[in-house]
Amino acid sequence: VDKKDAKLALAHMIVAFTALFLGGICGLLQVLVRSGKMELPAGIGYYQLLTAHGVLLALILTTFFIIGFQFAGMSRTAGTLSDKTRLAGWIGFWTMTIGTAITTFYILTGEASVLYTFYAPLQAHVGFYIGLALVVVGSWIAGFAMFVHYAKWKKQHPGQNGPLLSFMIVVNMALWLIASLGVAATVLLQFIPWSLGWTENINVLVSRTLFWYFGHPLVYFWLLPAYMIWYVVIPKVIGGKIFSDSLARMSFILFLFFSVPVGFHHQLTEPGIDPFWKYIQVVLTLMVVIPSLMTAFSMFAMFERFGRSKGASSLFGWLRFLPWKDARFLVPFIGMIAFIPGGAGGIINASHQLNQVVHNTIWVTGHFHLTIATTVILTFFGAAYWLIPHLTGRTFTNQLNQLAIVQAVVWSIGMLIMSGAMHWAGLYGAPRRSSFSLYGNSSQAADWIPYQIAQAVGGTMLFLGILLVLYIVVQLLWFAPKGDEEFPIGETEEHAEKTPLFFDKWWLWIIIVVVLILLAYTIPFAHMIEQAPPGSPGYRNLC
Ligand code: HAS
Repeated sequence: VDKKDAKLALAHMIVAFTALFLGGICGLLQVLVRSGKMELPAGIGYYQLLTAHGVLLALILTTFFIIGFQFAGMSRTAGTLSDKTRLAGWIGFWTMTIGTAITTFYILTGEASVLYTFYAPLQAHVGFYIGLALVVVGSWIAGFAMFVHYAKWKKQHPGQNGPLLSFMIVVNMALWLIASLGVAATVLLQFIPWSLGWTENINVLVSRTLFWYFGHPLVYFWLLPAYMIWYVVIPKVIGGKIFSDSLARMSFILFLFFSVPVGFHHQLTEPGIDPFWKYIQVVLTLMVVIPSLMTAFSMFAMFERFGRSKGASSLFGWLRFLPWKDARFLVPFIGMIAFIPGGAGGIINASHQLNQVVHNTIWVTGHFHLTIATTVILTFFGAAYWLIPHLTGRTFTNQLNQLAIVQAVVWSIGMLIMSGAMHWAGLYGAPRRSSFSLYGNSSQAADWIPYQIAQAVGGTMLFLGILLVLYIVVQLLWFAPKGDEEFPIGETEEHAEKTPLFFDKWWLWIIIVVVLILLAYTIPFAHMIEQAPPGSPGYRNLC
């Protein structure tokens, strides 16, 4: 990666890991409070912490890491960014950073304890929403810069498929752009006027629907960069080949189709949405599982073919040949394993009847700590171990590699305890998003306490894991020995079939996405606006 592009990517990484540190401290305090063994000092509110934790980790860490990684990936596979593209990248970076600072300020001053989903009728200071809007606008600028860069490559290479990693980046940014229109609409048209007092009420159902129109594809915006690393980087790290370039592209296009029109699976218990439309979106949710199953198949195939090429003959003998001592492989691999129960939990959540059991319980928190906080984050950590030294011109030494393996083990055990306890307690009805309470000495609530203590034990281990990863990242940024670290990009099998050219038919894909979104949302959305009871508190028609 060119030095100037490296600087841009590194700036994003630094904000991402700072967010990890601050968000991690909030996470530690939260689990301790919830165990009933600690009270927060200095008038800090539980929901203030929970908001900071969710915003800094789920929104800021992820967005900055992803955009930084993607700029580096574009530069590596589609060539050095032009001065204009890089400038757009910097404008996007500063817009997002200023937005982050404003939002964080209002959370820390206690004026925005509305959690990362900021559901109405919870209301924050207008600065919270403006800051978030700036983060979204900054990410759009970055996205457009990436589109322009890819289009330029295509122009210079007529009749060729865009490089796989760059293609995947374009899909992810297209997904993000389409999805974030929903959150931009609710923030600009509903929350900002309402928090400024320009409008008296807010249509809660519309705001939640626009949020989840964004909120579910958001999780795939997090997941797809992890899949980029699995599909493109891991084959090179283990010394194998990409199983199928076409399959990888196809799975990304399927994510583009199916990740947006599924937001109702977060609203299955909400009144005001006809069950028929919930049913349609549950079906579409099960469709979005397919590209993940394709990815699982592809990963198994890649690992097995590699092992067999080294001489493995028994059913699982190929496992022996994987580079278990290389953190660049092992850390994301643990992420893959976590996605087996994590994905199964997602399918449970999406099943309408089972959702009635788990919705708003701490099971859901367990689910997303397995998916985003293990599968995705461990893959990002594994990538940071080669990406940061590649960008800084340093090396990922043996010692750091060993520490990274210890980090992943600490993380896995901590998460197994914390997320396991969350899943279990959720099945006993323990609510999510609540501080410690004896609920008037209810015997059911008493049963949750041991699980809450287990969560505190697991959460403390996770905080230790954060300190370890931060130590490694600081070393890689400023102190590790100078050298050349590879940015690994896999190649396809020698005799692989040529990837068809139609994958770059972007207009067709966008039309299909728009049709699916209109199909899933138009009628129920029109109902929400029509049927909102105008006189009732908290409700107001949009128009
Ligand atoms: Fe989810 C709630 C459904 C995936 C994140 N999810 C959440 C929330 C978050 C989140 C943050 O339908 C909470 C939001 C909030 O605050 O309210 N989720 C799904 C479904 C999937 C899914 C169907 N979620 C994710 C991913 C996330 C994420 C990914 C983050 C990155 N989720 C839901 C639903 C809710 C929900 C409901 C709402 C619940 C409620 O009531 O509030 C699917 O995409 C999952 C498909 C995945 C698979 C797994 C494939 C396995 C692979 C690994 C292969 C392993 C290998 C290694 C190759 C089917 C790819 C093995 C090697 C060996 C040798 C063994």
